[in-house]
Amino acid sequence: GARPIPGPKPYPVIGNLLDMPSGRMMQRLLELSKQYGPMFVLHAADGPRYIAFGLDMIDDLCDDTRFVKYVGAGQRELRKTQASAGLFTADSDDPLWKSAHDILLPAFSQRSIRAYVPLMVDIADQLLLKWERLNPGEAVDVTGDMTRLTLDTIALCGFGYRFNSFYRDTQHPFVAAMMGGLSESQARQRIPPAVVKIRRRAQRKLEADMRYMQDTVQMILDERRASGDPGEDLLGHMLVGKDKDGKVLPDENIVSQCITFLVAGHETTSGLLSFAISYLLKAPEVVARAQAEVDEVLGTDLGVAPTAAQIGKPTYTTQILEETLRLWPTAPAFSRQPLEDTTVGGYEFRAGTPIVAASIVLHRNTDVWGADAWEFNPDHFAVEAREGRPANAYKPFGSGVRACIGRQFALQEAILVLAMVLQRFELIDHANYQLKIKESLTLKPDGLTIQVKERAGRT
Ligand code: MNH
Repeated sequence: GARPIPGPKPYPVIGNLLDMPSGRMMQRLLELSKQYGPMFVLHAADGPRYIAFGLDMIDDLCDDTRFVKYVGAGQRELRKTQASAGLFTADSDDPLWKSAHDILLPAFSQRSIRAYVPLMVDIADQLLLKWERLNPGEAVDVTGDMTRLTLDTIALCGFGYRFNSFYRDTQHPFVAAMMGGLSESQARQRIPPAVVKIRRRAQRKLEADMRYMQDTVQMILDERRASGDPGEDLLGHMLVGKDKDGKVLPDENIVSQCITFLVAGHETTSGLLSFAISYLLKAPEVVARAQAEVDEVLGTDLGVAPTAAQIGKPTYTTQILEETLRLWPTAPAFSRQPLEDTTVGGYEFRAGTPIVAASIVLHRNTDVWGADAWEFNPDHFAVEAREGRPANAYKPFGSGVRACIGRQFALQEAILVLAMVLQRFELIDHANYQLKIKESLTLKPDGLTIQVKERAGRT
């Protein structure tokens, strides 16, 4: 039947434009979800946007036999900057997506990424050293430092390159080029195509930034090949890996994948760590419990680097991060499209219609998480609490074959860093931080600064 999908009343000409504020879209969806649900529609200039978050709707959208990823507008802009589509921006029927996925899946397995623990510790140590050397009263720009950390970590584990972000005042030229490219391709979503065409200088800069990144990674690839040792990092896996037909990836696709790891992995993980710290500032009992656990697992001797086995252990620390991604999934939604005409939660949709799975709203369902669904409580992820929870109630890493390939990598890194920070420092809420969200491609806390004090009794 043609049951109408609810939603705020559209105005003539502008439709629901006022309900799509750039830089506040996800927060607006959270507000609207209190009034409309479990699916609503917003009317944009280019057509309707369907936003779904009811459990049965997400069940439908995550059914890989009927739905595939829809590459959204932001991802399409990114793809235009790539010589060859990386995993994140490729269409599901792109044969290179399948090849790259098959080659990279083992490289991102729990077993493979354990080899990165020493590299992750190397970068984490740089962050800790910087924080240890601050004078009393000096503040830490949490999101800034976490972004330095995640970028340096992926570049090192991905292709053996050091940005050395903790040793410079200004961004490494590669990082500057990437940030420039990202912000231009973001901006273009809000500019009419005719205007994009006449912005010649922006176009030239975008091309130069992209060329610089591609040339740099290609140079690293060439050096690696010439050295005769492919190496154990993600680049090494791609240099030797063969797909199901025995074919290797073309160089230009390998280069795109390396850049994709940086783009897809740095903001999401740094946002996660930053949000986690913002919550810990307001939850001393959570900190106490996490520190007791960290002291037990890692000990109090700071001279001994954490091992992969130890990182696999802290469970309460992991719960803190899972809970953080529940409330503020740093990639707050993903898009799906039906392969054929079908229904979602009883509503009918034509093949190819994009539908947004709003994980950020899904994750606050009081039927699943209880009356305190909108509050931070790591016990939401206690072993007992997990039992019987619906399979699709928690989707911070997307779904199915197009889910995040870097999930274990990100969690291992975040657990390691949070544990090492808690092992060493008390976190001081010197400015009485009030959570404010910065929305771009991902979410992060805005203006979060802290002070740190070394804990007593550590050697
Ligand atoms: Mn990640 C896809 C969230 C860390 C590399 N990632 C996705 C998707 C979500 C996501 C959601 C699905 C997007 C979509 O359906 O359109 N990713 C995260 C979060 C973190 C994260 C919340 C950290 C926290 N991601 C990482 C890291 C890497 C990475 C780290 C790389 C080292 N992610 C990817 C890639 C894809 C992806 C590559 C695309 C996978 C595919 O489509 O085959």
